[in-house]
Amino acid sequence: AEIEDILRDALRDDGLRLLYQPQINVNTGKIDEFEALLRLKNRNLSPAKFIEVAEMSGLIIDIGRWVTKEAIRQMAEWRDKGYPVKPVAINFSGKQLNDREYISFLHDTLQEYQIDPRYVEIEITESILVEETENTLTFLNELKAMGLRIAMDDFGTGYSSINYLTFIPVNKIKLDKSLCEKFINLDNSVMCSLIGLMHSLNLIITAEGIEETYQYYRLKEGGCDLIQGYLFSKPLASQDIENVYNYNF
Ligand code: G
Ligand code: G
Ligand code: MN
Ligand code: NA
Repeated sequence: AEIEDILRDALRDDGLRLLYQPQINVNTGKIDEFEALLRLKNRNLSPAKFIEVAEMSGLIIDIGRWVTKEAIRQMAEWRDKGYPVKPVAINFSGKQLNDREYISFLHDTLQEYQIDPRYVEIEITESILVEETENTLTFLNELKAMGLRIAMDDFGTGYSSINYLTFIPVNKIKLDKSLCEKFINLDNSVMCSLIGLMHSLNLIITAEGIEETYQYYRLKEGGCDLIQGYLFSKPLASQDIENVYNYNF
């Protein structure tokens, strides 16, 4: 079937699910937060591919709302089972910036599950943030005013200027895998300087796609705050997260 039909069916028939990938605090070895990653339940379709189709077909609006609600519902489930609440990051597509009712939907969902907005983080790619329009800034400022956190995803894959970091309301930068690999092979003063600059703008730094122990040590020396990657954990089903929730890596 066409991917668009598969997605439409999945939305209707409970065919979507979220995996969660831990972000480990380099100083404590504990999980500080999670990133939610969308999957189709019964199919092995690449998320990058079906997200693209979702964006082109407009289905991303309903899918984005499903992701938001499911992540918040899961946070409440973990809390009700006695796990301490930890932030969950949700990936947000540029198209969703046109969902005028999203903010009120989010507000109602947080109310329904009694989750504090500061535990929800919205990840938006560097390239979308940099195409910043009046609309984008208004949307982000509304999220910020509600108390949500905002992360700039895939940093280092586009053309971001440090300038943007001074006025786009972001709390966190996610260094893309490719940028981390480049920096790890340079003199560590480069990474220390970049991260130092970001820290002076009050940004938290997550390094993504970390698979090797030596990369972890280099990033720790460079002042990075959080590490996300297969070295610690692949994206896991919610039941498997319960086995590592309070783990010390
Ligand atoms: O899970 P994986 O790393 O394969 O994801 C591939 C791409 O799909 C990444 O760019 C990721 O940000 C994106 N992605 C995963 N889940 C979601 C989601 O719920 N919404 C959006 N918009 N993108 C997602
Ligand atoms: O674009 P975004 O950063 O949201 O996408 C994250 C993607 O990276 C997810 O699809 C996730 O499955 C993938 N990922 C997470 N950790 C690793 C890793 O250590 N190595 C690789 N190759 N991919 C990873
Ligand atoms: Mn992401
Ligand atoms: Na990324």
